Amino acid sequence: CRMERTFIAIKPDGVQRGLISEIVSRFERKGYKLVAIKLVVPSKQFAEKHYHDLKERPFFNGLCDFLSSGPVLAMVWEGEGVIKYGRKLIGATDPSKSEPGTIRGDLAVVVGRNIIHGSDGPETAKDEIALWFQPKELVSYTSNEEKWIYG
Ligand code: DAT
Ligand code: MG
Repeated sequence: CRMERTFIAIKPDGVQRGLISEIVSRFERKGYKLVAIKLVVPSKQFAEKHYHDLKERPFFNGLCDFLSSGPVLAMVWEGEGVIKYGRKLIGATDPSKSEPGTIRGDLAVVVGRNIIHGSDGPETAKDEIALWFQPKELVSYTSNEEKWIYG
């Protein structure tokens, strides 16, 4: 069983553009389970922590200013293979190269406003969930659909 959790966030552009329900519904309809969700405005310092891997990149400062510029919808989604397949649902980093049918391919145009974040592997998923959520904010429950999704 590859049951795992990933950190997904709708960035300020996605929130401001009214894309919350559109994006949440794609994860929900796929069959993944929502285990945590909150709307937050991260500080610049918090954004720098979230994107610490990119601190040497020329766009780092602008990226952190942007992430902290407005509400972010932070979520944790659970399911078999959700880390890797969640990235597939999201699409390539640069929306001009994302496939149609993906979130970025369908809903975004430029890399600096690509509307959504998703953890890129098991280690980052663990770190990002711990950065954005306290353990008690992760809700454990049984979904009635599980037996129909996993058999
Ligand atoms: P992803 O969000 O697909 O994991 P990433 O981790 O490489 O991509 O970069 C994080 C964010 O930084 C990305 O969603 C948008 C921004 N970014 C990446 N490359 C960029 C670039 N060349 N110019 C401007 N912003 C960029
Ligand atoms: Mg990344």
